[in-house]
Amino acid sequence: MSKLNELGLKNIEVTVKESIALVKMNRPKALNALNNDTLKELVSIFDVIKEEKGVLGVIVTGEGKGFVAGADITQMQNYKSEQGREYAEFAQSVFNKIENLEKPVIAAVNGYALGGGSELALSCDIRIASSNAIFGQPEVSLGIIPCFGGTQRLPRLIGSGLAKELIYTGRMVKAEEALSMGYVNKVVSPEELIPASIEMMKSILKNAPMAIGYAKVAINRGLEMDIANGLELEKDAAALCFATEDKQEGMDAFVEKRKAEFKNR
Ligand code: DAK
Repeated sequence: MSKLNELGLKNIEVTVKESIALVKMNRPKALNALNNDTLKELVSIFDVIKEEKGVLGVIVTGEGKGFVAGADITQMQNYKSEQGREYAEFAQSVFNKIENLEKPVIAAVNGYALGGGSELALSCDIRIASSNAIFGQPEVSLGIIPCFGGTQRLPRLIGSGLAKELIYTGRMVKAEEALSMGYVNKVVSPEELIPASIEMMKSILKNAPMAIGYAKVAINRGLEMDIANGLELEKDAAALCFATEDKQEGMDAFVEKRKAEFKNR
């Protein structure tokens, strides 16, 4: 926890409990819109979490009535093409870092998840929405397109037809509709959002952490490949699992009819 405490965060709050880091976007006066400083804070946080042995899973949420209401429009109002490209490149690298973290990440979406906010949720492994969450990619209404990964991750998640509908119209969808599209895994009441996210994370973390990490790599990278190469990757990842102490512990515990005690080794 110490390194996370040393980051001097202003727009995001991080607390760690029982190996779960709760990353709370905390600029509620702007509905947690992503400005440059906030994106830089996300980089620092996820760099530390990657190395931090005391953190096995991450939950990302927002303070107030927004999860994240998108990129900070005021900051980008006067950007021209070159700055726009650089900014998109930076933001994409931030969300790639979240997607590539070899630990499970749940987005606990508490309110508006628009534009970059939806894309932040899309870079997480699993999305749990509060019943008052609202999703959307309204970029075309601003004369741009989703460029923090939205044109790529949304169609991969919900299919190109629905993604095109949402991206072309900019229409906002409530949690229940998002659930029906497969945009989110589950909808719960606002009070249940964090407890339900923690409960799901705990049900993940009772398993071998390295196996979860390898499964994440196999799924994420496999989605970019044809099935034959994906199966090769799966084989390699499985072989790496067989080299871990936790594989031995998991199988020994099963045979000995006891609960496995995984050590993340
Ligand atoms: N940026 C900056 N401030 C924002 C904001 C945003 N995205 N969203 C909300 N705020 C601010 C509001 O301006 C307001 O500030 P004050 O007026 O109080 O100072 C405060 O948050 C509260 O918002 P509202 O008063 O508007 O609250 P409401 O409940 O009435 O409405 C809303 C909530 C979420 C429907 C509304 O705030 C809204 O429509 N917000 C904008 C949603 C949006 O369009 N987000 C951006 C999506 S596009 C790039 C350039 C841009 C992008 C990407 C790349 N490059 C340069 C490469 C854009 C990406 C996006 O995310």
